[in-house]
Order: sequence, then C-alpha cells, then structure tokens
Amino acid sequence: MLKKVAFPFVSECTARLTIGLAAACAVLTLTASLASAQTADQAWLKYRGVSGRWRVPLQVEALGKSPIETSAAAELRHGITQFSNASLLWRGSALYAKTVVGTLDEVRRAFPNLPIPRTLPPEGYWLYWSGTTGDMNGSESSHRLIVAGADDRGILYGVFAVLREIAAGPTPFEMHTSAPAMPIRWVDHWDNADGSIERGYAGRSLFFEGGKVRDDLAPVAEYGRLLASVGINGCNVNNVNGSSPFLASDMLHGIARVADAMRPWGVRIAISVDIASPQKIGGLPTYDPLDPAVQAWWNTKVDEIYALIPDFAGFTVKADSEGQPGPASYGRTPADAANTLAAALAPHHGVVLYRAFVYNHHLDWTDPKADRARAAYDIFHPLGGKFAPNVIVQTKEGPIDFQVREPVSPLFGGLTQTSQALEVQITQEYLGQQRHLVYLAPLWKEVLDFDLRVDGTRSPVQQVLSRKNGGMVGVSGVGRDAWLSSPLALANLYAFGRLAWDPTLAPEKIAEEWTRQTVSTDTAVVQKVEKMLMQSWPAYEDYTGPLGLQTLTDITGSHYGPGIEGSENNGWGQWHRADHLGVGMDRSVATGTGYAGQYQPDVATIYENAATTPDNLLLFFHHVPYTYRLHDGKTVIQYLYDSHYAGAAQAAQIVRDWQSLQGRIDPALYNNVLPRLEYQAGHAIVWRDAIVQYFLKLSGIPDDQGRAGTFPGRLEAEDARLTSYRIIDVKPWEDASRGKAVSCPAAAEESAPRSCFAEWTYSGSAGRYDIAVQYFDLQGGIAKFAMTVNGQPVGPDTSWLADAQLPTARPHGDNSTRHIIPNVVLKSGDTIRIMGTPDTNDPAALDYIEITPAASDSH
Ligand code: GCV
Repeated sequence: MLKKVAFPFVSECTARLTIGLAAACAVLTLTASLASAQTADQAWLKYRGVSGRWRVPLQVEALGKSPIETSAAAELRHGITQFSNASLLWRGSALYAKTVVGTLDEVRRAFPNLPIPRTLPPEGYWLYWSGTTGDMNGSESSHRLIVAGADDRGILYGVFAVLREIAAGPTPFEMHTSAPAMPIRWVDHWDNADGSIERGYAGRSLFFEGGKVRDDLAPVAEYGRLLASVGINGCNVNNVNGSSPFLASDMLHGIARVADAMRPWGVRIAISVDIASPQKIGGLPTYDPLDPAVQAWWNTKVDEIYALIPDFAGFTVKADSEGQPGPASYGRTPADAANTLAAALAPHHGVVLYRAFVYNHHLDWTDPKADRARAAYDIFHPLGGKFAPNVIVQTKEGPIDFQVREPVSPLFGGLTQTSQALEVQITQEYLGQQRHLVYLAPLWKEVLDFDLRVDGTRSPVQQVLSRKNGGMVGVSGVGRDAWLSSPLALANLYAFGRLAWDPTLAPEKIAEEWTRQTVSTDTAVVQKVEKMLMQSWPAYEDYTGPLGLQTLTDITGSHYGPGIEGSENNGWGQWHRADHLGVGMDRSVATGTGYAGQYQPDVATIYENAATTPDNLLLFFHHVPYTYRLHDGKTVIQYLYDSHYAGAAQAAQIVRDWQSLQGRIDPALYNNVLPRLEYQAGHAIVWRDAIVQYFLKLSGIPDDQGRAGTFPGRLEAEDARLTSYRIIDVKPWEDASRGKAVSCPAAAEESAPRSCFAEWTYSGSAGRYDIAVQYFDLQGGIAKFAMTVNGQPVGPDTSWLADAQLPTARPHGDNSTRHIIPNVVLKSGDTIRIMGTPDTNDPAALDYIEITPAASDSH
C-alpha cells in the first residue's frame, strides 16, 4: 500500500560518472549478461534511457552489509547507470550527492536529524530526498536520496520502487512510504524433477532437469531479481502432483542451491510435499497424520531441511485431490494433516499452505444435486478454527478451476478464523496457453474487490487476504523460453506481484507501468498497448465461454481449443448441462445443488435467483431456456451468437492495434508479437464457429443477425475437387466447418502420395481478395502447404510450413490454424488450388478456404 507524503522529487537528469563508478557499473552489467543467457532485462528490468527528468545521485552507498542489502545497492547502481545513459555528465557539485540505502535503524544512526518514521510495517520502505530539490549546488552533505527499509527486504523493495518510478514515469517522483498489503506473496511452480512443467507453456524448468537440480542456476538468480522487483517473497519450486521425490536428501541438497541463488533477492524457497511421503520414501507402514511415528518422521525431515536451508519458507500440500493421497484415507481431515506439518515447521517459523482444491472427480453426472463447486466449502468450512496458526488455506479464485469466469469462491467468506491465500494462475492454462493475449489483472482485481459481505458488512476478498498470514499465490509456469514465452504475457507476472503488494492498484495503471518499462514511454504507444491489454480478457471470455459457461474446452484433454461436450457426461463436474431446450447448472438452494447458499446471506440472495444474478454468471448458477432474456432484453441464445462474433472481431482489432505501432517500437518486439496476435485472431474464429454452430444445431434457434451457419466466401475442403485427399469427420464435429475436413494419407505410409490437392473454381466478382486457408497443424510432423491460382503462386506468402507447436495429434480445434494470403487478384472462373504435403504424422489436413475483400482495400 502506498502512502504518499508531499515531497515532490523534481528532476532533470544529466549525469557525470566518475571513471571508477562507470567501470564498476560496466563490469556489473557485463557480468550479469555473461552469467546467464536468460536475463531479467529480457522482461521488464530494461532500465532504458529515460528522458531528462530524473535526478538520482549516481553514487550509491549501502549502510549495511547483508546479502540482500548488497544486492539492492548493486541493483540501484546498475539501474541508474543504465538510465543515465552512462556517457552523460553529472553537473556541478551534484557529483557529491549520494543515494543511501539501509534499514530504518541504520539510517537513523547515520542521519539522526532526518524525519525518519519511527516504524514501518515488515518489508515496507521509506523514500526520502534530503536537501534542496532545485539546483544541485549545495554542499556534499545536503543532497541525498534515502531508501530506508523496515528490514533488508524493505530496502530491496524500496530500491525497485525507485527504479520503477524512474522507468515508468512520467509523473515526478514522490517521496513516500509503502508496505505490502499481505505477507504471503509467492509464486508456485508445477515443475517436475524431469524438467517438464505441468501446464507450463514456456519451455522447460528453470530448476530441474533429469531428476535433479540443474547445474546452471544463473537463470534462477535472474528470476529472483524479477520476482523481487515486484515484491514477491516466496517461491515454491515443484509440482503439487507427484511431489514425494522432492523430500529425498539428494534433492534437498540441490534445492538448497536454488535457495542460495534466490536468497540475495529476498525470495524464500518452499516445496510441495506428498502427504504419503512417510510411507513412500520414509518406509513407514502408514502416513496417517495422527500416528506418532508419522509425526516424528515429519519432524526429522523438517529439521533436515532447515539444516540445509535456514530460511526455508514452508510446504504446499495438494491432498485428496485428482488422485493425490490424503488424510481421508485414514478418516482424517485436512486440518489433521495440515497441523501435523505445521507442528514440524513452527519451531523454524515455516508455514503450511494447504490447498482447498479438494474434490471428488468421480461425481455422478446423472445426479442433479451433485456439484463439484460445493466441495471446497463443504470440506473446509466445518474446519474453521481448527487449523494451527501457521497454516494458511490456499483457495483458487473460483470454485472450479481457473476458468475464464467463475464466481469468487465462497470459502473466502467462510473461514473467518484461518489465514487464507488466494491462488491464481499466471500461466494461462484455460486462458490461451500463452498463445492468446489475455491480460489477467482485471480478472484478479475483480476477485480482490469482490465484497463477501461477511456478517452483512463490507468485506472485500483483499481484506481477508490481508489477515494474519494471508496472501496471494500465483501459479507461475515460468520456464526457459523467454520466461513466459510470449513477451506480452509477462505483464501477468508483473501484475501478479504488483497486486499482491497493493491490491488497490488499478489494472490500467499496472498495464501502463509495465508498458512504459517494457515497450515504450511514448504516450500514444502506452495508450494503445494498455487498451490492447485491457480488452484482451473480455474478448477471450466472449469467444470461449460467456455468461458463466466457463471455458468451453475439452476439460479431460489439452484445456485449449473448443470442445464443448468434453466437460459434460463425466465425473469431473465442470458441467454446463446444455440440452436442446436450455443451458446452465442450477446451483440455487430452492431447486438446484444448493451451492448458492454457501455464500454469506447478502450474496446468496443475489445468486439464488436468475433475475438478480449478474448476466456474466447466469449460466453458472441457473439452467435457463435459450429464449430466457438477459437484463438488456436480449435472449441467451442471441447473446451466445453475438458475443462470439464480437470476441473474434475484438481479437482481429487487437492485431490492427499492434500493427499501428510498427516503426514506433523495437522491431524485434514488434515482429515477435505480431504473428502471435495474428494466430490468436485466427483461433478466435475457430472458437467462434465451433460454439456458434454447436448451439445453433442444439437449440435450432436462428441467429437474428443471420450470421450463424452462413459463411460468406467460405469454400469447404470436402466440396473441392480432391486429388488424393480423403474426406474425414472431425471430432468433436463443431471443431471443423460443418464437421468435416480433408486429410492426406501420411507420408509415413509406403503407398502414400507425396502431395494431395484440393481445387475450387472461383465464381464471384473480379477484385482483390484475402484468402484465408484453414488447416490443421498437427504434432509429429511438419506438413507443407502451397496455394496457386491458375497454376501460379500469387505472392510471397503462398507456401508455408505447418510447424507450430500446438496440442493434440489429430485434426481438432486445438490445432486448427489459419494462414492468410493477402491481396490475391481473382476473377470468375479462376482455379484456386491448395497443395498439402504430409510429413510423418501430420497429414496436411485442410478445413476450408475463405475469400474476403482485401483488408488493405478497406484502409
Ligand atoms: C497441478 C488443474 C490442472 C492440473 C493441476 C490442478 C491443480 O486441474 O489441470 O494440471 O494439477 O488443477 O491445481 O492441482
């Protein structure tokens, strides 16, 4: 939380470096870049030259010697040197000015006459400018920028605040105090010992490879820098699934090296533990948490950990969930299990984050009262007051599983005596897997602001998290591929840390801050990128699962492309119960599963009735006919059609917005992002068409705009003159246009032809057109495609490779991909031909081509 005091830091930066300082700075920069190919400056810590408004003394003095204080001072030196463009000269006696960093006590001792705050909350900082803020002609002692921390971490966070304010400008720097709103600000990794990452879409693990901790931990130290820069103070390094190997002694020695790499950045290490470890790796006959031998085993193991990692943060537990063992095997509760671990950790000041993600995934789909959404509250609410003080119940934002929209979990309002942490997902599992731009701060902010109305009084979620040991945990997914693979996805890691520090921050402000540090400080660019980010989650919701339907994907498969029935008719309970008359889950108390009644009365009353439920959650709480009217009078079915067309149009607009930045931003960044956004716009059409044609067929109700089921300019592959291509049924049917595609027998088959052909005769009016080719880019091979008109290639983009890394090994909405050939001149009678050449397991499958007036003509 930021408390501003009126002390404007007016500035104008011209800097002079003493030769020694310049050399030291250069060495620091060089060392950082040589040590690790994956560096924090590839994310937002770029410290690029800023316009001449800032006056930060280049000499940095650390009053103490702790490792964190030392890295804080080095970071500040490095940052301001970079900002000041090193070659510029610092004028006049400002040469003598200094930036001084230290703890509050150190600063008080060194400068007894300054108006130093008596105390600061833990990890907080105080920034103060001593001396005049006008010209710099005072004496040596009169000009100091003071960065004082409540403790070592506070210094670090203060230093990063200074650097952020300079980088993110443009408003003049203000003196202020700030402290984190919640003590737990962790990232969780779902990294496996073999180096893979569950639900990670950005390469392999930073920490592990081949069953052990990697030799090169330089990227881990850089990661620590990044995390510290946004105030994150904990990192759980391993997957909550299959975690027993991580308690083996060899592995713990490796993890101690990870802790060493992160320690200078104030990030404490935690691990996920398997509750059955005493049996699995301890050789005991039981893992009953109330068995004294089991408790003794945990005590000994925890002592071993602290001998290696004295500042170890604690354990995260997934138990009795999705096949993980748990206390239920012995008739024990989560509190029994959590308290056993907590007792072992308490003497060392460690904590247990016990996940409320406990549910039965063998529910009876035919039972109208069965409801996975109820599980967390049903299990944990009765345990209120039974958890040890160092246990924190960690709950996902909604009652299901990181869907594009869910109501806020009622458990936040139902465990008043226990510390709680909100678990959100930075890695975009159900939200586009780093291939779609989805800026998540607006989603998280809605959760943080949601008023739980505990005991009928205002109680936003952020207030619950600020209680005792509460906090926020972000499932990171960071890997070796440029941290989060997509440059714009890094805004999510940034936003997570900023919101955990200060949940009152506006997502727009965070987007702006991040953009200024990462993309450009040009106001027009900043506004455009901020707009793109802010519109991305609503667009994604519109084309993947509006009205509280949740992400309509195959929930037992990749969790990526459209797969509407994948969530129905199984035990996993992510149902939306669509039939030919209506759609939605009845979760009311009166006629449904009763889930709505788990909220505090003020909220329960709202969700109990369809008429008072917000439209964007209607189908989460109620089963209604397709003709049910929303608050603006539109029917549910018409909204489903409209939102999908609007969402896909918005995805296309985001591409145009980015294109408008060409020449105004770093070309490498521009060229990296553009194909990602173009891919997203194409995939949004796959989503749109799948969901629209599915509900059109199921409901039999036409789109009053006449779009559903009609595709102007579309020529289906199954209607083409085919040479060697075979017509196939795509499963699920809605993932291909009209359910069918064509596939070329794979080249691996001996009798397979080298290439297959699909040919259409164009019969429209003459003109210039864009031709979109919709094909399936399968795993296990790199098929080739080429297009000709009357036997001739029609431009540089007419042949391409299906070489994207997409999920699923058969033609499916996961891998349905669009390639656009722009500005093709056509006249009636022309022959358009696609040649598909399969490779290994990729049969160059083709769905359709779509001919639309050239976009360049409409500009
Ligand atoms: C780590 C979802 C994911 C799983 C994940 C689980 C969890 O179900 O799909 O991969 O497992 O959540 O949060 O434990």
